[in-house]
Amino acid sequence: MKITVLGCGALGQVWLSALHRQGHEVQGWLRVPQPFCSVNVIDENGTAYNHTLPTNDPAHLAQSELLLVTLKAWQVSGALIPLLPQLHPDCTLLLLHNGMGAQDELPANNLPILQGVTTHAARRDGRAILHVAGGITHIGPSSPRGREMSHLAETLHQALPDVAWHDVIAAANWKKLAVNCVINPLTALYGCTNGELTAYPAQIERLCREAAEVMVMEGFHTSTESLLAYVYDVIERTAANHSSMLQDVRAQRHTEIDYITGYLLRRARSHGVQLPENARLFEQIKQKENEYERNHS
Ligand code: KPL
Repeated sequence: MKITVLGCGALGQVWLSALHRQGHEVQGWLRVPQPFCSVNVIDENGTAYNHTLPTNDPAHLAQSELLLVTLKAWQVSGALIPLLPQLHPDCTLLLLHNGMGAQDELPANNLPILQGVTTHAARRDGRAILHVAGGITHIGPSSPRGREMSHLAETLHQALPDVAWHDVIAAANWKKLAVNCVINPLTALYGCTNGELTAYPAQIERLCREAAEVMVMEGFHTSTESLLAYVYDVIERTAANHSSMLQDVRAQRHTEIDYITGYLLRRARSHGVQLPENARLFEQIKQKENEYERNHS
């Protein structure tokens, strides 16, 4: 299959490497074009894979059957909108990012679009990408033509297992959103690992209660208790992790808060509901972000 991967960060490189090893014709797409990208991934068993892959070839993009987008949520529309006119009308978009709402920023189109959430964990270590934990990538349709693309789950599963197809992906997206609304801003605020969040049970309970309230209004079957159990399960499984938001704040990068807690607050507002605990946390992260962004400008 001809594939372009937009966003060659840690997760993008894990996918590029896995798809290339599976025999797919892959290229990376970089914001600052370079003639090639060097992909250096070390898997969970310590095996290193080095490939030099082509990048930013417009002909390859125009023939791609799949455009896998592994950018941060806030980068998606800015990077994707200029590429849309260059895509084949049947090219499937697969959006893999934390948070929700990036797709709403795209112009109306008739492309097959899939959304996904993943529990794979990868991070940069010098010039290498460490694929620190395998996981499951849940994908499903997010546009009418996306429903016809369930066969892609098998193709992707062959390259980087596990991949699970969901006819309704929104439920998985919302569960992941709730996890990110708790773990990401709290770890960024307290400067701690995911595991150290067990020191804040009352705040976690209030955040889950508010998220559950909105999810029920959005039509999902959930409860504070089931969200809490899921959040604590992720905290335990990723105890040693530094969340992506903590890493962004430490590196003084723009965070995904607008697409995580910000999205939850927007949905709550549309139902006429206030979420004081999430709103406070949102403001605290925005304040941190504004401070360093102001200093940079
Ligand atoms: O998705 C994550 C992130 O860091 O962005 C979690 C699940 C919280 C793992 O660290």
